[in-house]
Amino acid sequence: EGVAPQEYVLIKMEVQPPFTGKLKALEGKKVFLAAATLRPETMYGQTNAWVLADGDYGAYEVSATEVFVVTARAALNMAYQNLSRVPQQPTCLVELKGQDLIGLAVVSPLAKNPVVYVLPMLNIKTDKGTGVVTSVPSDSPDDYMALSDLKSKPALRAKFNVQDEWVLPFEVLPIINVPEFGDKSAEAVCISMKIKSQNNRDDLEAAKKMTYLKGFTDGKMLVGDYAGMKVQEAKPLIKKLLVESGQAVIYSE
Ligand code: A2H
Repeated sequence: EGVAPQEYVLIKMEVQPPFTGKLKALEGKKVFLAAATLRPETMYGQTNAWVLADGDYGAYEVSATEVFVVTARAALNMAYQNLSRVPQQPTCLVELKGQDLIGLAVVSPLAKNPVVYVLPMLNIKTDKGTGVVTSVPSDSPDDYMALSDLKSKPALRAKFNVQDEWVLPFEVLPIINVPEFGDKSAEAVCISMKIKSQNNRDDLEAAKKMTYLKGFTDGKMLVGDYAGMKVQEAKPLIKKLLVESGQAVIYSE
């Protein structure tokens, strides 16, 4: 971790009832996967959520009615940021593995897709953010490659018990135009760099730097309330809208 704190927006992806299996214990609560993002303006293009299949997660009480699914590490940080029912002390209602979350249907703020599914990504770090990531394959090379891998490899889907209908219907959505890369910049960069899979870490780092910088400096919103606006200007407005409407919270570490 760096010296300066990193501020994330936690996107509240609401798990849809009925709750089954280990989640049955949470019946009657509002349960959210809390996805840490630096790009709240991309939420229109969400196609799924990512977790680490063998990662350790828990369902933590944020208030009397709301529960966030995050790592224990994130829950402890949250408890010192007014994001815990009991101040400075996380309350875990159920311990979960990432695999328990795979296949859950979630409803996510601003997403064009009315429902998206929780899927496995191999490169999720459990020592960063919440261990939950929202997937925007149009603008994140990591998300694009991980979704492409699941779409093109039936054996990978089988390994994690991923059903075809959680993956195959979800298309990359154009949400931001970057003059140099077009309307789906992460897809364009991954294709032009001939990146083969999510395991191609060095190329993905390079692709990420390129799309992240250009998306911020030259990007223009194509959809939503701020369509036509520069990403730089829309980003704080969309962040404010999400937080003030209770669909997201600010979290630092
Ligand atoms: B970003 P930084 Cl569209 N493991 O959100 C792996 N990746 C994680 C993570 C974890 N535990 N927690 C957060 N992230 C991802 C959107 C996005 C993101 C777009 C484009 C670029 C991008 C949709 N996914 O990040 O290391 C999250 O993905 C490029 C840096 O703290 C989060 O923002 O700087 C970003 O990495 C945080 O990365």
